[in-house]
Amino acid sequence: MMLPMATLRYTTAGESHGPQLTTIVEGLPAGVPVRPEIVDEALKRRQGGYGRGGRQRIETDIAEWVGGVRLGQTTGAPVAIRIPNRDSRLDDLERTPPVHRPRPGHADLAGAIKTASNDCRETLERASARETASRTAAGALARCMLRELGIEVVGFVRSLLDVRADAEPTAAGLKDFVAARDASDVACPEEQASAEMIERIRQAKVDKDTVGGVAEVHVFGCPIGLGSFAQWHTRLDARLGAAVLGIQAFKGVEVGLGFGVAERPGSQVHDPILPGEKGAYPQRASNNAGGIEGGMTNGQPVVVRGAMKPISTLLRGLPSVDLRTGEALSSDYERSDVCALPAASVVMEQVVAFEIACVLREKFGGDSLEEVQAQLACHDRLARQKLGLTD
Ligand code: EPS
Repeated sequence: MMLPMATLRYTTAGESHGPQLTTIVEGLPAGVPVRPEIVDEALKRRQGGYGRGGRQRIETDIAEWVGGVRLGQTTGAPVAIRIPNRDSRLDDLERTPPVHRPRPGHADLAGAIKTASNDCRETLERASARETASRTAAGALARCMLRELGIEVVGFVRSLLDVRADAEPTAAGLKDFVAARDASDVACPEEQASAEMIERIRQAKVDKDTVGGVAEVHVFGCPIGLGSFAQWHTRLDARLGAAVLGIQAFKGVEVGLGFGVAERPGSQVHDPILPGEKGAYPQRASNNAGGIEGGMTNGQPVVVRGAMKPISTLLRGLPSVDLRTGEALSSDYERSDVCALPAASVVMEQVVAFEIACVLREKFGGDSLEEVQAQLACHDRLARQKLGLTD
């Protein structure tokens, strides 16, 4: 997908079992407090969750800041982050051997043929979800800026197989919601649903199988008008869709009511516009739009859901072939997770935060955080004036 000249972007490098993951974030203004506790907490949450495999006992992901930060603040230069891999063994052919029996559902087969090889190793090393540690760091850094502007982003597990949590985060109750989520081994804010999800994962492990599910992210405090209706690729929902589907193993994405809009008439889909309190913008009676209309934020919480497929590395294997001989054999087994949905909900929280930070940079520009804050306030004043909301 072609994106507009982003004012904020990031790139990552590194293999699952290479020496380190590298992340470069370009376009943050100067003066953003870099809070290692926010970034390292996200990295830690991403490593957790019931259903993870042995790798997470080896790694302890901590961001090392190696560019663009001075005295705890961004300088306006590209920010470089390094996350070392403890389980580094890419060039050790005994411990990291070639993979000839591709796993259905993984990048293995398409990647091997794409690169005209019968060894899936190079493809799977980069396709691995280990790379999401990099994206978590980039998104958590973006959250450091968002927080200074009163924007909070929260991700959690909504459902796993047939088990669904009904809890809804609210701006006022966010602290309690986050505490409930963090008390759960599956990043689900409901105790009963958490226990049932854990049971489903446990059973999958017994069955040598894997499970996915649905993660959900809410963004509170976005100013109205982030994103744009002007081109398809400037629409915030299009960009969130790309960011979420860009997470390894995600196969579906919804905004607000999502696919539910197809099942209702317009009178039950569109969120009524009501007069605001004195001096406030018009209010909305519901949030089926998930906070986005015409590709722009509308002042309601942004609500995005993503469906993660079950991990494609099954202990019991799946039908495959040996790429050297064409012989029908079971797929190769690599040490893996039974369920990485709780971790994926953390990744989704960060990639959504990053897209929100991008559209915010595009709307308000500025070379320092103070300038961004001033622009934001200036726009709000102007819009209120035009709507006759000022005294
Ligand atoms: C992954 C397989 C496992 C996961 C890995 C993603 O790695 P390994 O084969 O080294 O045990 O643990 O995820 C991470 C390392 C991580 O940090 O998230 C895969 O096949 O995608």
